[in-house]
Formats: sequence, structure tokens, C-alpha cells
Amino acid sequence: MLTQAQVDFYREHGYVVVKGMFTPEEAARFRAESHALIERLQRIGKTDATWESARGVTMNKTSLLHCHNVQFHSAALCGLMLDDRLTSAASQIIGSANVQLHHNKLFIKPPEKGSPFPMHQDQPFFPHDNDSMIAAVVHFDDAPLEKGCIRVVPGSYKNGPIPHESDGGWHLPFDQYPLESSVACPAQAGDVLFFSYLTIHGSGVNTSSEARTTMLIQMRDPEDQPTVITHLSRGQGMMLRGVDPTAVAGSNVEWSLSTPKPQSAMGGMGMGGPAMGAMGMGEPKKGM
Ligand SMILES: O=C(O)CCC(=O)C(=O)O
Repeated sequence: MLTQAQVDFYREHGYVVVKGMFTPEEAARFRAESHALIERLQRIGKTDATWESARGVTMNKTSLLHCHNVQFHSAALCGLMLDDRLTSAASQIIGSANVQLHHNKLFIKPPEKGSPFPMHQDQPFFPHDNDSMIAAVVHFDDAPLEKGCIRVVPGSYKNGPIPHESDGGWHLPFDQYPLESSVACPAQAGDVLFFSYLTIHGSGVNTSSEARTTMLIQMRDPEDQPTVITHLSRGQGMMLRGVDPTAVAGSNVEWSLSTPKPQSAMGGMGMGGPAMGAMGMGEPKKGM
């Protein structure tokens, strides 16, 4: 459970770093699990997820190792998403007893050349009606400034969605939103950073001699419907806490991966119709 002060901090600033949510021993186990997973994936294919637009931050060649939807690769990392410490905090921040998975991604920023993320909001990648979507970034090792820790613009979520540039991954204009204009959120192994999908954030290059290892979990209130059907993924819609009050017979996930949800399950939001994919937002897909 978060303290009232932590919840108040989040409401004011759109982010909060929760120290020591997981023990250093737990973080070390998740780190080992993560590095083993990435090594397995490297043997069978491409694992780099550096955004093209990262070149706006550095012209040096950088690298970002990733795995999306880790629950299909590791029971330990699947269990992490269901951990009561994480989901109770998410529930308090979202303001709903029910917490639903949107997607997750494991990132390893390798030593000396770990890719940066230009400043952006997550909202353009997967806009929702009520903006309940939050990210929780679980740190599996220490993330000081020199490892390219995440940086945020406090309070920015209160201004709503901002127009982004789409080339190479939705990002904000580099001249107006330099990384340096934001507040760094250095963290230690076991700390969790929560932020709204409207909070402007990014991160710098890992110039240190150690990898930065994190798992980012995007979660929402299941009653908050996507404005655009986009950024679908295997496992989306899994309940991490509580229940899905919008579910009817069958699975929302199957609906979202194939056809729009029926009106009865959408609260009359009119999700159907061929124009949904062409509403202008929601692409390109993030971190792939
Ligand atoms: O892990 C990071 O450094 C930033 C990740 C990020 O901004 C994102 O995936 O939206």
C-alpha cells in the first residue's frame, strides 16, 4: 500500500518513485531471470528496440535489448505483475479496485551504449477515453543518472495530450523538450517508478560500465476503453487485480485482437466501424 503522501505526490506531479517495493534479493533474482531471457532471445533473433528518433538525442550508435509480454517467457516475471505490493499501489494510483494489463516490456540498456528515449507521452501510442493508463517501472538493478535513468516533467500530465512528431516513434520536438529540461528519477534495485501515460518522460544514454535492467508494466482501469484500436498484443486484458466489470461471455482479449468489442461491453462508446484504425493516432507501435 502507498502512503497518503505518496498518493498525494502522484496526484500533484503525475509520477512517484516508491523506494524498496521489492527487496534487493528479489530484484537480483528478477535481474538474473531477465538477462537469461534476453540471452535466449538473442540466440534466436533480433532483440534491439532502439527508437529511430533516439538519434535526436545522440548520434552515437546505441543499443536497447528488449522483450515484450514477458509472461509468455517467464513464470517469475509473470508473478511479478501479480504481486500484491505492485497491484495495490497501481490500484491506488489508478483509483480503481480493478487493474488490467495493457502490455509489458523488459529493457536492458547495455553498458556504455544503452539507448536513450526522447521525451514523449505514452498516450499517443495507445489513447484511452479516461486516461487511466499508468506505467510501473520496476528496477532490477540500480539506475543512477549515468545509467540513463528515466526522467519526467513533473505536473505535465495535467495539461493533457500534446501533439507529437511521429517519425521514428512518437516523440516531442527536441528543441522544445530537451532531456535536460526534465527531472531525473534515479532509482535503486527494487524501487518502482509509477507515472501517468500523459506524463512527459524520456531517458538518457547509459554511459556507465553496468547494464540498466527494468521491466515496464502498462496498466489501466478495465472500464477505460481505447479510443483507437491499436497497439494490441498477446496477453492484453489480463486482470492483475480485481475483476473486469465490462467482460461478457468470451474474452475481451480475443475481441480486441480480432474485432471491435460489441457495443454492450463498450458502454455505448461506438468502437465499431472501419474508420477506427484510421483515426490518426496510435501508430507507430512503441518500443518494437
Ligand atoms: O526505460 C526507459 O528508459 C524509458 C522507457 C519509455 O519511455 C517508454 O517505454 O515509454
